[in-house]
Amino acid sequence: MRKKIAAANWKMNLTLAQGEQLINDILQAGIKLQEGQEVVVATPFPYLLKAKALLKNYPGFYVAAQNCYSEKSGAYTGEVSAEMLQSIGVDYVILGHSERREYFQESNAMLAKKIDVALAYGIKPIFCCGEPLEIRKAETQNAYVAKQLEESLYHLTAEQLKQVVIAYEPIWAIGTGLTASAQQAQDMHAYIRAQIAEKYGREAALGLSILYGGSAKPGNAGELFACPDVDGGLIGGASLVAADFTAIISKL
Ligand code: 3PY
Repeated sequence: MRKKIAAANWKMNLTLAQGEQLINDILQAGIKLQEGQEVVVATPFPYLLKAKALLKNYPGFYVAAQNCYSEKSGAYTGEVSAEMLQSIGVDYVILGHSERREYFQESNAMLAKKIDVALAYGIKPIFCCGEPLEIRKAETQNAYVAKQLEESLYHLTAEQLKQVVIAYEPIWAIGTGLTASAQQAQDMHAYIRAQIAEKYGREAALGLSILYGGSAKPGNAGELFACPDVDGGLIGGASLVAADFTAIISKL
């Protein structure tokens, strides 16, 4: 059975005190995760240690960084390495979010290196893929996403792929209030799974968790998560409100 995951992507929001309050509010909601369900909280770097400490006694709750650098260590002022994340107990790292691709010019090739370095230090990548609006309008989204998978993931062994989670995030649905319909999400998730099956075999594809991201909220999470190939969500704005995020978790 593959994991069902609700992952909060806080992006560059909240102070430490606000973040701490948010985590405490989520924990106080008393969510009972079922077997195979996980909650992941991707905080800004300075809050990771605190988040880890707050979530320590809650099975099924994990922390994620929102990025790491592609080199192991060295003279890269301002960057954070996978080894540093490992040293503070970080479980996951979001890689290739469309905001990183757009504002920080992260290419598929650079993301392949980031995935390698994360895996080398035992941190599970949440690899984001997804197409911009013009590609969706041209109906070439499948080829676009296939290229992202091929150039960033297909050098991995089947064993390494088991550590990876994919998040499909159509760029036109990020921060725009637009959401892919459940059918659009299902179609792409099924396509991604079929691509992985072709490359790595059916068993690997069936074991891979594929999350949907892009303006997911309590009102649409149920319908999205009910799709057979949607294994949870990577949640932006709605993850900053405890009541919304806990409602989304309850839809897993
Ligand atoms: C969104 O929901 O807008 C996201 O970008 C999640 O990563």
